[in-house]
Amino acid sequence: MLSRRALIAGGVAALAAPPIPARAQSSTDDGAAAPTILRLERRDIEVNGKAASVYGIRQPDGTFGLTTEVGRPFRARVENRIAEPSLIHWHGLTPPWRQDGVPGISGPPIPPGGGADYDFLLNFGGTFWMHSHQGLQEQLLMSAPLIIHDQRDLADEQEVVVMLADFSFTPPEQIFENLKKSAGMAKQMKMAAPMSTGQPKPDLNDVKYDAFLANDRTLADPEIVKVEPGGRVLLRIINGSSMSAFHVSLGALDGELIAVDGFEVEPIRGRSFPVAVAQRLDIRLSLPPGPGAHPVLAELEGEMSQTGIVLAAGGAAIARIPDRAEKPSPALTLDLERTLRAKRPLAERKADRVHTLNLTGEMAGYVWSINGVVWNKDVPPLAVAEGERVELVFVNQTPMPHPMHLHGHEFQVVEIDGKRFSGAVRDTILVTPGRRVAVAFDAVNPGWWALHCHLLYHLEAGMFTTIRYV
Ligand SMILES: [Cu+2]
Repeated sequence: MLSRRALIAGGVAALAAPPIPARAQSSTDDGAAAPTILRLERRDIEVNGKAASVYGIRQPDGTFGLTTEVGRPFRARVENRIAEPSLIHWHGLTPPWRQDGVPGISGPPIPPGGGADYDFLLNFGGTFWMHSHQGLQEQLLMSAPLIIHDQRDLADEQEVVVMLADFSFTPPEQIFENLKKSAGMAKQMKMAAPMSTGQPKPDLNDVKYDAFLANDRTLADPEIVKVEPGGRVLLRIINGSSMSAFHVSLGALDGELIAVDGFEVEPIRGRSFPVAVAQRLDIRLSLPPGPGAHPVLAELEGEMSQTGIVLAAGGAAIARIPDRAEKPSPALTLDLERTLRAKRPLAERKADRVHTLNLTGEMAGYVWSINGVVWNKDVPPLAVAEGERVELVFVNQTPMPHPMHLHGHEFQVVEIDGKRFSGAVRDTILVTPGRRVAVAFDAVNPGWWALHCHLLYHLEAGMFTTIRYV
Protein backbone atom coordinates (compact mmCIF):
# COMPACT_ATOMS: atom_id res chain seq x y z
CA MET A 1 0.00 0.00 0.00
CA LEU A 2 1.45 3.32 -1.02
CA SER A 3 -0.19 5.02 1.92
CA ARG A 4 1.80 2.80 4.25
CA ARG A 5 4.85 4.58 2.98
CA ALA A 6 3.75 7.76 4.68
CA LEU A 7 6.62 7.14 6.89
CA ILE A 8 8.18 9.53 9.26
CA ALA A 9 11.72 8.43 9.99
CA GLY A 10 14.10 9.99 12.47
CA GLY A 11 12.73 8.45 15.62
CA VAL A 12 9.18 9.81 15.55
CA ALA A 13 6.42 7.23 15.46
CA ALA A 14 3.77 7.80 12.83
CA LEU A 15 0.25 7.69 14.20
CA ALA A 16 -1.07 4.57 12.49
CA ALA A 17 1.65 3.15 10.28
CA PRO A 18 4.79 1.88 11.97
CA PRO A 19 7.92 3.76 10.95
CA ILE A 20 9.78 2.11 8.10
CA PRO A 21 13.41 2.91 7.44
CA ALA A 22 14.02 5.33 4.61
CA ARG A 23 14.37 3.63 1.25
CA ALA A 24 17.95 3.21 0.24
CA GLN A 25 18.80 5.30 -2.80
CA SER A 26 19.93 2.16 -4.60
CA SER A 27 16.56 0.49 -4.06
CA THR A 28 15.23 -0.94 -7.29
CA ASP A 29 12.44 -3.15 -5.98
CA ASP A 30 9.97 -1.69 -8.48
CA GLY A 31 12.45 -0.26 -10.93
CA ALA A 32 11.91 3.11 -9.32
CA ALA A 33 14.22 6.07 -9.49
CA ALA A 34 15.93 7.30 -6.35
CA PRO A 35 13.89 9.84 -4.39
CA THR A 36 14.51 13.53 -4.85
CA ILE A 37 16.12 14.96 -1.73
CA LEU A 38 14.47 18.13 -0.48
CA ARG A 39 16.41 19.86 2.28
CA LEU A 40 14.80 22.27 4.69
CA GLU A 41 17.51 24.82 5.35
CA ARG A 42 18.35 28.20 6.76
CA ARG A 43 19.75 30.54 4.15
CA ASP A 44 20.63 34.20 3.75
CA ILE A 45 19.11 36.50 1.19
CA GLU A 46 19.44 40.22 0.66
CA VAL A 47 16.32 42.35 0.74
CA ASN A 48 16.79 45.91 -0.46
CA GLY A 49 20.45 45.82 0.52
CA LYS A 50 19.89 44.32 3.97
CA ALA A 51 20.78 40.75 4.96
CA ALA A 52 17.92 38.50 5.99
CA SER A 53 17.97 34.97 7.40
CA VAL A 54 15.14 32.90 5.95
CA TYR A 55 14.29 29.28 5.26
CA GLY A 56 14.34 27.41 1.97
CA ILE A 57 13.46 24.04 0.42
CA ARG A 58 16.27 22.97 -1.88
CA GLN A 59 17.71 19.93 -3.55
CA PRO A 60 21.39 19.16 -2.88
CA ASP A 61 22.29 20.83 -6.21
CA GLY A 62 20.63 24.07 -5.09
CA THR A 63 17.40 23.69 -7.11
CA PHE A 64 14.44 25.20 -5.29
CA GLY A 65 11.52 22.79 -4.98
CA LEU A 66 11.12 20.32 -7.79
CA THR A 67 9.93 19.81 -11.32
CA THR A 68 8.62 16.44 -12.43
CA GLU A 69 6.22 14.78 -14.84
CA VAL A 70 2.68 13.52 -14.69
CA GLY A 71 2.18 9.76 -14.48
CA ARG A 72 5.33 9.33 -12.44
CA PRO A 73 5.54 8.65 -8.74
CA PHE A 74 6.19 11.63 -6.55
CA ARG A 75 9.11 10.18 -4.69
CA ALA A 76 10.85 12.55 -2.34
CA ARG A 77 12.77 12.51 0.89
CA VAL A 78 12.48 15.61 3.04
CA GLU A 79 15.48 16.23 5.30
CA ASN A 80 14.98 18.64 8.14
CA ARG A 81 18.18 20.64 8.56
CA ILE A 82 16.73 23.50 10.57
CA ALA A 83 16.77 23.83 14.34
CA GLU A 84 13.04 23.23 14.86
CA PRO A 85 10.45 20.66 13.79
CA SER A 86 8.94 21.10 10.34
CA LEU A 87 6.61 19.39 7.88
CA ILE A 88 5.98 20.16 4.21
CA HIS A 89 2.56 20.22 2.55
CA TRP A 90 2.30 19.55 -1.19
CA HIS A 91 -0.21 22.26 -1.99
CA GLY A 92 -2.78 21.15 -4.55
CA LEU A 93 -1.68 17.54 -4.81
CA THR A 94 -3.92 14.67 -3.74
CA PRO A 95 -1.63 12.22 -1.92
CA PRO A 96 -2.74 9.56 0.56
CA TRP A 97 -3.65 11.63 3.61
CA ARG A 98 -0.72 10.47 5.75
CA GLN A 99 1.59 12.15 3.24
CA ASP A 100 -0.23 15.50 3.19
CA GLY A 101 2.19 17.26 5.51
CA VAL A 102 -0.06 18.86 8.10
CA PRO A 103 1.37 18.44 11.62
CA GLY A 104 -1.10 16.89 14.03
CA ILE A 105 -3.49 15.90 11.24
CA SER A 106 -1.62 13.83 8.68
CA GLY A 107 1.24 13.00 11.04
CA PRO A 108 3.86 14.40 13.37
CA PRO A 109 6.36 17.03 12.27
CA ILE A 110 9.88 15.98 11.31
CA PRO A 111 12.28 16.69 14.19
CA PRO A 112 15.53 18.58 13.55
CA GLY A 113 17.96 16.19 11.88
CA GLY A 114 15.17 13.80 10.88
CA GLY A 115 13.63 12.94 7.55
CA ALA A 116 10.41 11.73 5.96
CA ASP A 117 9.71 9.86 2.74
CA TYR A 118 6.92 10.42 0.27
CA ASP A 119 5.81 8.16 -2.53
CA PHE A 120 2.57 8.49 -4.46
CA LEU A 121 1.45 8.65 -8.08
CA LEU A 122 1.01 12.01 -9.80
CA ASN A 123 -2.30 11.81 -11.64
CA PHE A 124 -2.37 15.32 -13.03
CA GLY A 125 0.07 18.02 -14.03
CA GLY A 126 0.23 21.76 -13.52
CA THR A 127 1.61 24.51 -11.32
CA PHE A 128 1.68 23.60 -7.65
CA TRP A 129 3.87 24.48 -4.70
CA MET A 130 5.13 23.18 -1.41
CA HIS A 131 5.30 24.94 1.92
CA SER A 132 5.72 24.30 5.61
CA HIS A 133 2.47 23.82 7.51
CA GLN A 134 4.33 24.07 10.81
CA GLY A 135 3.81 27.21 12.87
CA LEU A 136 4.67 30.41 11.02
CA GLN A 137 7.61 29.01 8.99
CA GLU A 138 5.88 29.87 5.72
CA GLN A 139 6.40 33.58 6.50
CA LEU A 140 10.16 32.90 6.49
CA LEU A 141 9.94 31.52 2.95
CA MET A 142 9.80 27.82 3.80
CA SER A 143 8.16 27.28 0.42
CA ALA A 144 9.11 26.37 -3.15
CA PRO A 145 7.63 25.64 -6.58
CA LEU A 146 6.33 22.16 -7.42
CA ILE A 147 5.87 21.93 -11.17
CA ILE A 148 4.39 18.87 -12.88
CA HIS A 149 4.82 18.80 -16.62
CA ASP A 150 2.16 17.16 -18.78
CA GLN A 151 0.88 17.02 -22.35
CA ARG A 152 -0.16 20.69 -22.18
CA ASP A 153 3.45 21.81 -22.22
CA LEU A 154 4.68 22.92 -25.63
CA ALA A 155 8.16 22.19 -26.87
CA ASP A 156 8.57 25.71 -28.28
CA GLU A 157 7.43 27.43 -25.13
CA GLN A 158 9.76 28.76 -22.44
CA GLU A 159 8.60 28.14 -18.90
CA VAL A 160 9.10 30.98 -16.43
CA VAL A 161 8.19 30.32 -12.80
CA VAL A 162 7.48 33.37 -10.67
CA MET A 163 7.08 32.77 -6.97
CA LEU A 164 5.65 35.72 -5.06
CA ALA A 165 6.15 36.34 -1.35
CA ASP A 166 5.69 38.99 1.29
CA PHE A 167 8.64 39.75 3.51
CA SER A 168 9.20 41.41 6.88
CA PHE A 169 12.31 41.92 8.96
CA THR A 170 10.06 41.50 12.01
CA PRO A 171 9.98 37.87 13.21
CA PRO A 172 6.63 36.19 12.39
CA GLU A 173 5.84 35.46 16.04
CA GLN A 174 6.18 39.19 16.72
CA ILE A 175 3.98 40.03 13.72
CA PHE A 176 1.30 37.73 15.13
CA GLU A 177 1.57 39.25 18.62
CA ASN A 178 1.32 42.74 17.15
CA LEU A 179 -1.81 41.76 15.21
CA LYS A 180 -3.45 40.44 18.36
CA LYS A 181 -2.51 43.57 20.33
CA SER A 182 -3.53 46.10 17.71
CA ALA A 183 -6.61 44.31 16.39
CA GLY A 184 -8.99 45.35 19.13
CA MET A 185 -8.48 49.06 18.77
CA ALA A 186 -8.09 49.17 15.00
CA LYS A 187 -11.22 47.12 14.36
CA GLN A 188 -13.28 49.24 16.71
CA MET A 189 -12.20 52.34 14.82
CA LYS A 190 -13.11 50.77 11.51
CA MET A 191 -16.51 49.69 12.78
CA ALA A 192 -17.21 53.19 14.08
CA ALA A 193 -16.42 54.72 10.68
CA PRO A 194 -19.50 55.37 8.55
CA MET A 195 -20.08 52.70 5.90
CA SER A 196 -20.26 53.92 2.35
CA THR A 197 -23.32 52.91 0.39
CA GLY A 198 -23.18 49.53 -1.31
CA GLN A 199 -20.42 47.10 -0.38
CA PRO A 200 -18.48 48.03 2.73
CA LYS A 201 -14.86 48.90 2.09
CA PRO A 202 -12.90 45.69 2.51
CA ASP A 203 -10.30 45.46 5.22
CA LEU A 204 -7.06 44.52 3.43
CA ASN A 205 -3.42 43.97 4.32
CA ASP A 206 -3.36 43.58 8.12
CA VAL A 207 0.42 43.28 8.07
CA LYS A 208 2.63 46.11 6.83
CA TYR A 209 5.46 44.32 5.05
CA ASP A 210 8.98 45.58 4.42
CA ALA A 211 9.15 44.14 0.90
CA PHE A 212 7.43 41.99 -1.67
CA LEU A 213 9.51 39.39 -3.45
CA ALA A 214 9.41 37.73 -6.83
CA ASN A 215 11.77 34.74 -6.84
CA ASP A 216 13.36 36.13 -3.65
CA ARG A 217 14.11 39.55 -5.17
CA THR A 218 12.64 43.02 -5.14
CA LEU A 219 12.40 45.45 -8.04
CA ALA A 220 15.60 47.12 -6.82
CA ASP A 221 17.39 44.07 -8.24
CA PRO A 222 14.82 41.98 -10.08
CA GLU A 223 15.35 38.66 -11.78
CA ILE A 224 16.02 39.22 -15.47
CA VAL A 225 14.91 36.25 -17.57
CA LYS A 226 16.34 35.99 -21.08
CA VAL A 227 13.64 35.21 -23.62
CA GLU A 228 13.49 34.98 -27.41
CA PRO A 229 12.10 37.92 -29.39
CA GLY A 230 8.82 36.68 -30.87
CA GLY A 231 8.97 33.61 -28.64
CA ARG A 232 6.33 31.94 -26.55
CA VAL A 233 6.45 32.00 -22.76
CA LEU A 234 4.42 30.12 -20.17
CA LEU A 235 4.32 32.13 -16.96
CA ARG A 236 3.69 29.98 -13.92
CA ILE A 237 2.75 32.47 -11.22
CA ILE A 238 2.66 31.11 -7.66
CA ASN A 239 1.41 33.35 -4.88
CA GLY A 240 3.44 31.98 -1.99
CA SER A 241 2.68 35.01 0.20
CA SER A 242 1.57 34.58 3.76
CA MET A 243 -1.01 37.39 3.63
CA SER A 244 -0.82 39.31 0.34
CA ALA A 245 -2.92 39.18 -2.82
CA PHE A 246 -1.80 40.72 -6.09
CA HIS A 247 -2.85 41.78 -9.54
CA VAL A 248 -0.41 40.25 -12.02
CA SER A 249 0.18 42.89 -14.64
CA LEU A 250 1.66 42.13 -18.06
CA GLY A 251 2.09 45.78 -19.04
CA ALA A 252 1.56 46.20 -22.75
CA LEU A 253 1.51 42.46 -23.43
CA ASP A 254 -1.67 40.47 -23.94
CA GLY A 255 -1.65 37.22 -22.06
CA GLU A 256 -3.84 34.18 -22.15
CA LEU A 257 -4.85 32.69 -18.80
CA ILE A 258 -4.99 28.95 -19.45
CA ALA A 259 -5.05 27.40 -15.97
CA VAL A 260 -5.73 28.32 -12.36
CA ASP A 261 -4.29 26.29 -9.48
CA GLY A 262 -2.92 23.90 -12.13
CA PHE A 263 -6.31 23.11 -13.72
CA GLU A 264 -7.22 24.19 -17.23
CA VAL A 265 -9.82 26.88 -17.86
CA GLU A 266 -11.27 28.11 -21.13
CA PRO A 267 -8.57 30.62 -22.10
CA ILE A 268 -9.13 34.24 -21.10
CA ARG A 269 -7.18 37.06 -22.69
CA GLY A 270 -6.07 39.98 -20.61
CA ARG A 271 -3.25 42.14 -19.27
CA SER A 272 -4.01 41.91 -15.57
CA PHE A 273 -5.12 38.90 -13.55
CA PRO A 274 -5.81 38.64 -9.81
CA VAL A 275 -4.05 36.03 -7.70
CA ALA A 276 -5.06 35.46 -4.08
CA VAL A 277 -2.81 33.88 -1.47
CA ALA A 278 -1.82 30.29 -2.38
CA GLN A 279 -3.42 30.47 -5.83
CA ARG A 280 -1.54 29.95 -9.10
CA LEU A 281 -1.97 31.33 -12.61
CA ASP A 282 -0.65 29.81 -15.84
CA ILE A 283 -0.43 32.58 -18.41
CA ARG A 284 0.68 32.07 -21.99
CA LEU A 285 2.46 34.95 -23.69
CA SER A 286 3.44 35.53 -27.30
CA LEU A 287 6.24 38.05 -27.28
CA PRO A 288 6.47 40.71 -29.95
CA PRO A 289 9.29 40.38 -32.49
CA GLY A 290 12.41 42.40 -31.87
CA PRO A 291 14.26 43.34 -28.71
CA GLY A 292 12.27 44.44 -25.70
CA ALA A 293 12.17 44.40 -21.93
CA HIS A 294 8.81 43.12 -20.67
CA PRO A 295 8.17 43.51 -16.94
CA VAL A 296 5.79 41.07 -15.28
CA LEU A 297 4.61 42.87 -12.18
CA ALA A 298 2.60 41.86 -9.14
CA GLU A 299 0.73 44.80 -7.64
CA LEU A 300 -0.35 44.46 -4.02
CA GLU A 301 -4.13 44.77 -3.78
CA GLY A 302 -5.35 48.05 -2.38
CA GLU A 303 -1.83 49.49 -2.21
CA MET A 304 0.93 50.93 -4.39
CA SER A 305 3.60 48.34 -3.58
CA GLN A 306 4.72 46.12 -6.42
CA THR A 307 7.26 43.45 -7.21
CA GLY A 308 8.10 41.40 -10.28
CA ILE A 309 10.56 40.12 -12.82
CA VAL A 310 11.65 41.30 -16.27
CA LEU A 311 11.53 39.24 -19.46
CA ALA A 312 14.43 40.49 -21.57
CA ALA A 313 14.28 39.75 -25.30
CA GLY A 314 17.23 40.32 -27.58
CA GLY A 315 19.50 42.52 -25.48
CA ALA A 316 17.07 45.34 -24.84
CA ALA A 317 17.97 48.03 -22.32
CA ILE A 318 16.31 47.37 -18.97
CA ALA A 319 14.96 50.38 -17.15
CA ARG A 320 14.74 50.50 -13.38
CA ILE A 321 11.18 49.84 -12.21
CA PRO A 322 10.10 51.54 -8.97
CA ASP A 323 8.71 49.31 -6.23
CA ARG A 324 5.76 51.65 -5.87
CA ALA A 325 3.15 52.20 -8.53
CA GLU A 326 1.68 55.61 -9.27
CA LYS A 327 -1.68 54.75 -7.77
CA PRO A 328 -3.06 52.03 -5.53
CA SER A 329 -4.44 48.94 -7.20
CA PRO A 330 -8.04 47.98 -6.45
CA ALA A 331 -9.08 45.23 -4.04
CA LEU A 332 -9.44 41.80 -5.59
CA THR A 333 -12.98 40.94 -6.64
CA LEU A 334 -14.67 37.80 -7.91
CA ASP A 335 -15.25 39.34 -11.36
CA LEU A 336 -12.71 37.07 -13.07
CA GLU A 337 -13.78 34.04 -11.00
CA ARG A 338 -17.34 34.44 -12.31
CA THR A 339 -16.12 34.26 -15.90
CA LEU A 340 -13.79 31.26 -15.49
CA ARG A 341 -15.06 27.99 -16.97
CA ALA A 342 -13.33 24.68 -16.32
CA LYS A 343 -12.08 22.88 -19.38
CA ARG A 344 -12.75 19.61 -17.57
CA PRO A 345 -15.62 20.25 -15.17
CA LEU A 346 -16.82 17.72 -12.60
CA ALA A 347 -19.57 15.42 -13.91
CA GLU A 348 -23.05 16.92 -13.44
CA ARG A 349 -24.35 15.56 -10.19
CA LYS A 350 -26.59 16.59 -7.36
CA ALA A 351 -24.82 17.15 -4.07
CA ASP A 352 -25.24 14.32 -1.57
CA ARG A 353 -24.17 16.59 1.23
CA VAL A 354 -23.82 20.33 1.75
CA HIS A 355 -21.77 21.97 4.47
CA THR A 356 -22.16 25.68 5.08
CA LEU A 357 -19.06 27.35 6.45
CA ASN A 358 -19.64 30.82 7.80
CA LEU A 359 -16.32 32.63 7.85
CA THR A 360 -16.39 34.45 11.13
CA GLY A 361 -14.21 36.50 13.41
CA GLU A 362 -14.28 38.55 16.53
CA MET A 363 -13.35 42.12 16.03
CA ALA A 364 -11.24 42.31 19.17
CA GLY A 365 -8.15 40.21 19.72
CA TYR A 366 -7.59 38.96 16.16
CA VAL A 367 -9.74 35.86 16.55
CA TRP A 368 -10.72 34.08 13.33
CA SER A 369 -13.11 31.16 13.16
CA ILE A 370 -15.44 29.01 11.06
CA ASN A 371 -19.10 28.94 12.13
CA GLY A 372 -17.96 30.84 15.21
CA VAL A 373 -15.63 28.01 16.25
CA VAL A 374 -11.93 28.71 16.75
CA TRP A 375 -9.99 25.61 15.68
CA ASN A 376 -8.68 23.29 18.35
CA LYS A 377 -8.03 19.56 18.35
CA ASP A 378 -11.44 18.81 19.90
CA VAL A 379 -13.44 20.35 17.05
CA PRO A 380 -15.23 17.45 15.32
CA PRO A 381 -14.41 17.02 11.62
CA LEU A 382 -17.12 17.80 9.07
CA ALA A 383 -18.84 14.56 8.17
CA VAL A 384 -18.36 13.23 4.65
CA ALA A 385 -18.81 9.69 3.29
CA GLU A 386 -16.62 8.16 0.63
CA GLY A 387 -18.06 8.48 -2.85
CA GLU A 388 -20.29 11.44 -2.08
CA ARG A 389 -20.53 14.64 -4.06
CA VAL A 390 -20.02 17.30 -1.43
CA GLU A 391 -20.64 21.02 -1.65
CA LEU A 392 -18.99 23.52 0.65
CA VAL A 393 -20.77 26.87 0.88
CA PHE A 394 -18.50 29.63 2.18
CA VAL A 395 -20.30 32.69 3.54
CA ASN A 396 -17.93 35.51 4.45
CA GLN A 397 -19.37 37.41 7.40
CA THR A 398 -16.20 39.42 8.02
CA PRO A 399 -14.79 42.58 6.42
CA MET A 400 -11.68 40.70 5.22
CA PRO A 401 -11.23 38.46 2.18
CA HIS A 402 -10.37 34.81 2.93
CA PRO A 403 -8.69 32.45 0.41
CA MET A 404 -10.12 29.06 1.43
CA HIS A 405 -8.10 25.91 0.73
CA LEU A 406 -9.20 22.27 0.92
CA HIS A 407 -6.48 19.65 1.19
CA GLY A 408 -6.39 16.39 -0.73
CA HIS A 409 -9.03 17.24 -3.34
CA GLU A 410 -9.55 19.60 -6.21
CA PHE A 411 -12.94 21.28 -6.22
CA GLN A 412 -15.05 23.13 -8.75
CA VAL A 413 -16.51 26.59 -8.17
CA VAL A 414 -20.25 26.08 -8.76
CA GLU A 415 -21.93 29.17 -7.31
CA ILE A 416 -21.22 32.80 -6.49
CA ASP A 417 -23.91 34.78 -4.64
CA GLY A 418 -26.72 32.40 -5.60
CA LYS A 419 -25.82 32.14 -9.29
CA ARG A 420 -24.92 28.59 -10.36
CA PHE A 421 -22.31 28.05 -13.06
CA SER A 422 -19.64 25.59 -14.14
CA GLY A 423 -16.64 27.51 -12.82
CA ALA A 424 -12.97 26.75 -12.46
CA VAL A 425 -11.59 23.57 -10.95
CA ARG A 426 -9.03 24.62 -8.35
CA ASP A 427 -7.84 24.14 -4.77
CA THR A 428 -8.04 27.64 -3.29
CA ILE A 429 -11.01 29.97 -3.66
CA LEU A 430 -11.09 33.60 -2.62
CA VAL A 431 -14.21 34.56 -0.67
CA THR A 432 -14.44 38.35 -0.56
CA PRO A 433 -16.28 40.21 2.23
CA GLY A 434 -20.03 39.67 2.29
CA ARG A 435 -19.93 37.08 -0.51
CA ARG A 436 -21.23 33.54 -0.70
CA VAL A 437 -19.24 31.07 -2.80
CA ALA A 438 -19.97 27.36 -3.23
CA VAL A 439 -17.54 24.70 -4.37
CA ALA A 440 -18.16 21.02 -5.13
CA PHE A 441 -15.85 18.05 -4.80
CA ASP A 442 -16.03 14.30 -5.00
CA ALA A 443 -15.03 12.46 -1.83
CA VAL A 444 -12.66 10.03 -3.52
CA ASN A 445 -9.56 10.39 -1.35
CA PRO A 446 -10.39 9.03 2.10
CA GLY A 447 -8.56 10.53 5.03
CA TRP A 448 -8.48 13.37 7.49
CA TRP A 449 -8.03 16.63 5.62
CA ALA A 450 -7.43 20.25 6.53
CA LEU A 451 -9.80 22.96 5.29
CA HIS A 452 -8.73 26.49 6.13
CA CYS A 453 -8.14 30.10 5.29
CA HIS A 454 -4.71 30.38 3.68
CA LEU A 455 -3.91 33.74 5.23
CA LEU A 456 -1.20 32.55 7.58
CA TYR A 457 -2.23 34.56 10.64
CA HIS A 458 -5.93 33.78 10.13
CA LEU A 459 -5.06 30.09 9.97
CA GLU A 460 -2.93 30.43 13.09
CA ALA A 461 -5.71 32.35 14.86
CA GLY A 462 -8.25 29.59 14.24
CA MET A 463 -9.89 29.84 10.80
CA PHE A 464 -9.27 26.15 10.25
CA THR A 465 -11.33 22.99 10.34
CA THR A 466 -11.14 19.46 8.93
CA ILE A 467 -13.16 16.94 6.98
CA ARG A 468 -12.76 13.28 7.70
CA TYR A 469 -13.81 10.05 6.05
CA VAL A 470 -11.44 7.17 6.60
CU1 LIG B 1 -8.78 34.45 6.42
